[in-house]
Amino acid sequence: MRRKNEANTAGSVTFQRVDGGRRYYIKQQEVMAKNGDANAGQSNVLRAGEEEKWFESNMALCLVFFTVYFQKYSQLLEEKKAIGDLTHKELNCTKDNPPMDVWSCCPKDWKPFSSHCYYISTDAASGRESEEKCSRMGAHLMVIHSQEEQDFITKTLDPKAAYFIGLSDAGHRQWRWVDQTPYNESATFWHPREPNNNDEQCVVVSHPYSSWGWNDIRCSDEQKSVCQMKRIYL
Ligand SMILES: [Ca+2]
Repeated sequence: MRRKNEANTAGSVTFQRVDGGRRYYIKQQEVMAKNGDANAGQSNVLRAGEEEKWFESNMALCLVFFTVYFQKYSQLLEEKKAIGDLTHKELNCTKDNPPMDVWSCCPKDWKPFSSHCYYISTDAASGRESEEKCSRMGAHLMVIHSQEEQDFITKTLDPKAAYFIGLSDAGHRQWRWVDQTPYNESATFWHPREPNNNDEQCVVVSHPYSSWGWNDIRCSDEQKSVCQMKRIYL
């Protein structure tokens, strides 16, 4: 039977039922139907409870869905950013070991040497900004552990300029490489009488005399820089 906006009173609770019983405002089990229709009243109570449970379970499902969706979306954004860092550049690849079906790549405009790629930044910036620029490209300022590494890169640099490298003073002349590799005193290439100033906590490679070497300078000085990243293997 279709009953529209019929108000019933049972005990102290008034409820309303709307056409086909789709709208219920009943929450108390003790509510009874009018005119001896006890089962109808109980039925409405149960259906109201069921709707409430249905609503709660669906809300829980929605919450789980949106939580999972948000996590996946965040993960996708991270992956897209990581891939974007690579795919926004053209890669130059070689097969170093033909039996191994692996391509060894460096981004376009980066120079390959050993297991790394190097990028010469000709824009002058402070030491911190230079490191941040490298970091945005998935790299860090150049780390030099051998004469071969230094010779490889310096032969392409402008001898009239200076270039930040990834060496800095953490305080009290404690030199640290940006990639956390150990600072080996026996593999350093300081110019004569350098490092010479406790206030100079960043390092450039420069060619003021007859050869390339390192000089500590103030980190706020603006110089060119060299970035380094590991080769990409595909
Ligand atoms: Ca100096």
